[in-house]
Amino acid sequence: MRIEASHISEHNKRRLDEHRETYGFLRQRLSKKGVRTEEAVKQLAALQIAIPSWALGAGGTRFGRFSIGGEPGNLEQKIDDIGLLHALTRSAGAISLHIPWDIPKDAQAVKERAASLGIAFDAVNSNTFQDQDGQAHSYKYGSLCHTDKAVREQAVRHNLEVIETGEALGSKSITVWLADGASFPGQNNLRGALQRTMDSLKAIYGHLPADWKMYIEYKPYEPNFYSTVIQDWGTSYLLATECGERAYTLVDLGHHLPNTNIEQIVATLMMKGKLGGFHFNDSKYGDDDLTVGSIKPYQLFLIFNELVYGMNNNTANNPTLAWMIDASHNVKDPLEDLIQSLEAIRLAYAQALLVDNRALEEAQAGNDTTRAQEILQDAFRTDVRPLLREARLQSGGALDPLALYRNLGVRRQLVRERGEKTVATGL
Ligand SMILES: [Mn+2]
Repeated sequence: MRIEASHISEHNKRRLDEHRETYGFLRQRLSKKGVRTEEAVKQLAALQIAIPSWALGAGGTRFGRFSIGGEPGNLEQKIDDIGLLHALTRSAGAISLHIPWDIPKDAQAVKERAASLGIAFDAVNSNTFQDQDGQAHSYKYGSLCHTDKAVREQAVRHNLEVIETGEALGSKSITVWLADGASFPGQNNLRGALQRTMDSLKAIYGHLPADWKMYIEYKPYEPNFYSTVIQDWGTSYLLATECGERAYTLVDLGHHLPNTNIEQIVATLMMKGKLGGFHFNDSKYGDDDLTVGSIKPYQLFLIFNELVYGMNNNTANNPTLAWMIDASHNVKDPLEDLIQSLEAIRLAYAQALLVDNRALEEAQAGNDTTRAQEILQDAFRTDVRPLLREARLQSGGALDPLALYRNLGVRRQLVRERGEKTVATGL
């Protein structure tokens, strides 16, 4: 199924008067505050978020998996689904592939299919947290950190193959996330495991094409529960620094212990020019992989506030960040969930763009804490949805993507085309 331009224009026509009214009112209010609304709309329209190839089906839990129906059964259908998201929202213009779940049989054909839908290939993700059929060595006790050199070499080789696949598609970065760690004290020599991981990462980095970046993701626990080799941003930063200037830390919002100040991590990494990418999701307790902005929208805003500040004060040459939604869908239709997540990310970005930084700096310099809080919350409490709608309108998307998705009966159509009991590859 494809969404035609006529679907979008008919939908927008019906909502245009109401949009013009709310957008006009907000623009007027913002201009009194000195905000350049048109500029903000342009920035919003430019923010493109990669969709990972594993986020288009039902993810399942440790206890069960419930099919949603019409899930994509191969890479081509996953690209088509992202095409639907992008047509509706104009903010999902990239796909992030997981290897070996999504090895393209014909890279050129896959590339052309994606291009026809306006989708580029973002970071490729390696997988050494599962054993694959026919694999010589098991990752049960780790991959890049393994005590056996043969296992480490196999894991390094896999990462190089992932880079090769990415090159054929036009990707420019690889994300490494490791499940390596220990579930019991004494299981690993902690220092030895870190040293071996560092050596393995350096081996991968040594083969990185000149125009590529490597992102190193961290996570404090799960699937191992006593220690994770790359447990936090500091460890990731250390490894990235040791590897070289094209290695960066990647922050996944769900990969922190409860109440960690993630915005401060963003500020620190951007100060050093070492923040490479971002995985968006939301959580109540751990790595819950819930819809972005569904639990802690204020935290998301505060994080974006630091990102915007970092991009506007980019003294350490932080690269353009790679943005991706990294969530799992067990209750809602994955495409509806992703539309909500895309909206939440742009909302937080829009709110952050409204922060009066000059006034905030004055308040901070004068230690006026009350005023500083008021300035942040004034931006957070502004209903910026008309700005998002305007950004979509200008770039050919739908004023209300979720409503159009439902009105067109997209999921019903996908179930008709693909069947009720489909399972997305890799899930
Ligand atoms: Mn992640």
